[in-house]
Amino acid sequence: MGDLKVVLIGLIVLFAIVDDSEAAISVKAFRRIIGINRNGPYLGLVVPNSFEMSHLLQSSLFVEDERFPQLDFEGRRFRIGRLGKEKVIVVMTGLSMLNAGVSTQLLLTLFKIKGVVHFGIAGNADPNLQIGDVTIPRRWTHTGLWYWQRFGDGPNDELALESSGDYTRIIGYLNVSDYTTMMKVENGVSFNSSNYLNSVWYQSEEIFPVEGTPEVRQHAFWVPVDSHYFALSEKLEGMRLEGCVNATTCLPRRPKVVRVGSGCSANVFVDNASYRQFLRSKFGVTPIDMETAAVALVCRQQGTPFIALRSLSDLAGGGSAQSNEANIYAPLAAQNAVDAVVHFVQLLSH
Ligand SMILES: *[C@@H]1O[C@H](CO)[C@@H](O)[C@H](O)[C@H]1NC(C)=O
Ligand SMILES: *[C@@H]1O[C@H](CO)[C@@H](O)[C@H](O)[C@H]1NC(C)=O
Ligand SMILES: *[C@@H]1O[C@H](CO)[C@@H](O)[C@H](O)[C@H]1NC(C)=O
Ligand SMILES: CC(=O)N[C@H]1CO[C@H](CO)[C@@H](O)[C@@H]1O
Repeated sequence: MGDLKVVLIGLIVLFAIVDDSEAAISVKAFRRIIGINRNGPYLGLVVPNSFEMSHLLQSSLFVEDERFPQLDFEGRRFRIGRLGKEKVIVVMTGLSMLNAGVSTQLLLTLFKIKGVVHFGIAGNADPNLQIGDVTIPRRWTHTGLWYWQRFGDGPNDELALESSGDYTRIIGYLNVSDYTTMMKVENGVSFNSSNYLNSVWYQSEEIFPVEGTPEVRQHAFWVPVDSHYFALSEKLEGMRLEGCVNATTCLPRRPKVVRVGSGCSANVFVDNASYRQFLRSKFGVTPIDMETAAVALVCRQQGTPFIALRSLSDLAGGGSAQSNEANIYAPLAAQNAVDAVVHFVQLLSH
């Protein structure tokens, strides 16, 4: 697999030399990639935003590579270096599933990567946990691939294209009418009025794993993290995390690292108690974010070990505060995620 990649890159370089002006990837970039890969394999560190990444880059344990500190490629910056003893490549994805998927795929296509650690902040759907806690779910799902059912149809009506395996009623649905607050009163009897939005049915992703046949789809709803990484992450439970934003603003208790069942992602910033409760009761999720499932799905298809650490920055609409808590606690949560990641990478290299 690795050898094949080297041969392929060699071939592409050859073609690129023939006509650099037409090549999608410049000779210069490929030379650097080959140079970088010679020192691999690396652990890929994938992070959504710069304020989450900056805490990592500022860590005293992060040292950038002297020869190839970074490679800018198709709008992404890949930062090469070491985190303690571990050789790492750090990439910032930008917000959302598309950016996370594209960046992770580029990382795995261009570089020799032995595993991916994803980290950042998240909304929290578990009332027993607190802002600042770092969660490590056993599995992830994308809860943003929907079949929006037509008005008038119910749970017993087949979805269009269901019989050909495109869509399914196995996973479940959210009926928007269940959340109607306006009551209808007819003949003195009040009842909840329906609305035209009917139901959205949750769907699995179509995936095309490298070990499969191209164009022959498989389906994935839950994507488990790497079992070795998950077992190792147990050692993070009990590590000391920061509990104060400054001298006067502290969390009610010191935050902790916890391994949990599930997390979910979609192109939706959840700041709404009703939807948060639905995601919790239907799918049992703790962190709710906008990228992890995309990273997980790419790693699943590439056969690359993967784990995600997400610190809780807000209650996804479940708090009593007037505004979303992320405004105050996001920096603290971001620092806690990085502290846990640094600790995890040290465990990996032992
Ligand atoms: C959703 O609620 C409407 C009533 O508002 C009902 O007619 C429909 O059958 C429900 N759909 C499902 C999938 O439960
Ligand atoms: C209307 O829906 C709400 C929320 O689901 C429920 O608590 C309430 O009992 C319902 N009322 C009627 C009259 O069906
Ligand atoms: C600490 O942070 C809080 C929340 O951001 C802020 O309201 C407060 O003024 C800060 N206190 C100090 C001493 O900086
Ligand atoms: C922004 C928004 O629509 N928020 C709603 C989320 O859900 C709660 C009830 O659970 C409503 O009170 C909010 O208005």
